[in-house]
Amino acid sequence: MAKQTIIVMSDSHGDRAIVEDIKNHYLGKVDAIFHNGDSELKSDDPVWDGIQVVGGNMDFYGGYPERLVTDLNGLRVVQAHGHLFHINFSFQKLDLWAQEENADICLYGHLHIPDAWMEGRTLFLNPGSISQPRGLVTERLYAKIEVENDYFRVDYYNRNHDLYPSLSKEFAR
Ligand SMILES: [Mn+2]
Repeated sequence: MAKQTIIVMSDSHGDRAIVEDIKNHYLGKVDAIFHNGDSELKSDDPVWDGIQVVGGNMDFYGGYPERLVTDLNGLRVVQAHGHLFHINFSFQKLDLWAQEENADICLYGHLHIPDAWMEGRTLFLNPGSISQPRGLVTERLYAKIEVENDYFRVDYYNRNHDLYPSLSKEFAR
């Protein structure tokens, strides 16, 4: 399989302009763009054309799927905001779902904290919040994943599309 690149953002909380900016920056240049919920935008907003998006606990407009499975030429990407899997308590339920779906990548949000790790054969990734970061990393971030046959490379970027280098990681697969 040729190298694939995906962009992941989450928890924009009403900030439509940054969703549109990230989309315009990458659409047509990457294999897929994901938003992991809590956009607080309407589900029929045209900004979603070209973005795979799920609903979060603050998406009161409704109309979003709770979870999505996207197949990118055999790369299986599963995606959920995370609140319905109770990730504040444990990742056990989200991990079980990712296993059931035979996921290569599991994307989530909700915690507003950037994180990436391997569990079994699956890369789990939270892009952090592009608008309201929590925790030790105070930069507003999104993530890029480059997928090769034998590794995942994860990089985080700020709202100016500048690399946030201390969070870059590679994982063997
Ligand atoms: Mn949120």
